[in-house]
Amino acid sequence: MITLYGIPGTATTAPHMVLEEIGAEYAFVLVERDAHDVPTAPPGFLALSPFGKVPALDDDGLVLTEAAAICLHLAATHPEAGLLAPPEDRHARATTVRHLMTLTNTVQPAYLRYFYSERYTADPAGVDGVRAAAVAELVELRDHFAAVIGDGPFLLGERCSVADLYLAMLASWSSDMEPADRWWSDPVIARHYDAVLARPGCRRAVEQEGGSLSSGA
Ligand SMILES: N[C@@H](CCC(=O)N[C@@H](CS)C(=O)NCC(=O)O)C(=O)O
Repeated sequence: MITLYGIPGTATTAPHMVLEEIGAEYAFVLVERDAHDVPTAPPGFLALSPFGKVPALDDDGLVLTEAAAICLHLAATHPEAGLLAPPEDRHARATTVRHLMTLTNTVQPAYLRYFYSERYTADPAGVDGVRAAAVAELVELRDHFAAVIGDGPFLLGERCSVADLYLAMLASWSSDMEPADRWWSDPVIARHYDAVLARPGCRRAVEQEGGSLSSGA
């Protein structure tokens, strides 16, 4: 039995897309939090996710946090879904992992500085500066990923991988930034999102979360 604990529109979305793509039977348990972001439900959630972050996965007693780790675990244990190339396809597999790592350890932290700017400075007057620097970094990273995709439509060309699902999730997080800073303002990234959302499993997951089904491009 697989259970995904999460909150729609957060780092939960990529694992949710992977679960739908691999055709797993799973339960989605909504995590509730108070005004200070402390989880209040389900009971015992902090035992699964010690820092109280979403998502968390329970795969038959194997408990995982970290959205990218959950995505890799699900993709690796369901090779038939084709979201992670087999080990013998060294280039595709290693490049998928490389992009996924950049997304989770460089792009995602920049988003955290954007969304939670006040956590990154002890000086209340510095909050706007933290946010502005995060946006500048996110724009550079958007340009990097647009260059990697090129004609695409995916990071590895014709082949869609778990890193594409992760990229689509992160691209959707910029929708309340200034129009020129949004990831979908780049036509390559917009086309990439629409290509990911054209996959029925990804679409179902985003639909269930009430997210955007199209970049609007
Ligand atoms: N590195 C973690 C980050 C998870 C994370 O920061 N999740 C956010 C939602 S996107 C969260 O739970 N935030 C609540 C908080 O930081 O208080 C992952 O990728 O799973």
